Amino acid sequence: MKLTFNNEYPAKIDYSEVFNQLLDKKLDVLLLPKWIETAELDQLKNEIDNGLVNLEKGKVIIPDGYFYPYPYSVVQGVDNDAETMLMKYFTSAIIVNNDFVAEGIGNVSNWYQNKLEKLFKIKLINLKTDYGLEFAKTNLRILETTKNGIDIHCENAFLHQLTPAFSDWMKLKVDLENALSVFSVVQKPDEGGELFLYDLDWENFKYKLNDSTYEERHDIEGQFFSARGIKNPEKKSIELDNGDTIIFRAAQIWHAINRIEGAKDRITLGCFIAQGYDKNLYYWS
Ligand SMILES: O=C(O)CCC(=O)C(=O)O
Repeated sequence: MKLTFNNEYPAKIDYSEVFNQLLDKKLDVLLLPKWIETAELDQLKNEIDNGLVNLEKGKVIIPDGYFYPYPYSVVQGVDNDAETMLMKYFTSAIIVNNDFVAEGIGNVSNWYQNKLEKLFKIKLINLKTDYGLEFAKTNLRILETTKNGIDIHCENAFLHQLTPAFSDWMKLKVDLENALSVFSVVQKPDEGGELFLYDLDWENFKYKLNDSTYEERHDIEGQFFSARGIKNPEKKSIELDNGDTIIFRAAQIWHAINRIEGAKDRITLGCFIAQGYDKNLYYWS
């Protein structure tokens, strides 16, 4: 495959068309430089610098940083583990959905949703279970400096690890295997933290993540791929600045976040979007 990009923003084009191209798999990546304005970034940063104390119970620590709230990728396990993870996920989702509020912005998830809706002229619906439990709307991801970023993955490569009751329900509701990821850079690190997009998609390389080692998945050069018969897939490094936003076909395209160096952690805010089988557009994190 050859990745297709649109990086014309801000252009006098109909972004609802561009959004449809992403959904129709005619476009892989849309870049929106400086889509978050400086004043908005400052408001978000102030809130983060104040320690996000209200969100403490919605925080999850991962080996290379921490997230608010639990991302859907960690709803794993069977039997009792599954119940615990489901409870943790939905409890932390409620906390962050309701209490992530920044002065000047208001509710951060709602603000982000509104911005996306306005740009793409779409209506986004927060996923809710049949019992009315809200999925996390957005996720704040803090990747710590001197750590390894995010391992090589595409979202489809971890679906098999999810608790079946959770992933089966999602698969019936939305086109999960073609979900888009959107994220915005709130704080760019001094060095590293680039997004690497590999010229390889899930359809052509269906490899489950838990059949590999942490080291393989964190080798940006791609020993994860070469050990499995794909010699050096081409990759594109995307360096995103403060306020830059990207939306891409993350469920399908293999990608990773490079190791981070320097004084600053890397902070992003994002969510996933997929087409529902009822024709609505749903978002979650
Ligand atoms: O940098 C981020 O916030 C997330 C990148 C990523 O792995 C994804 O969007 O799936």
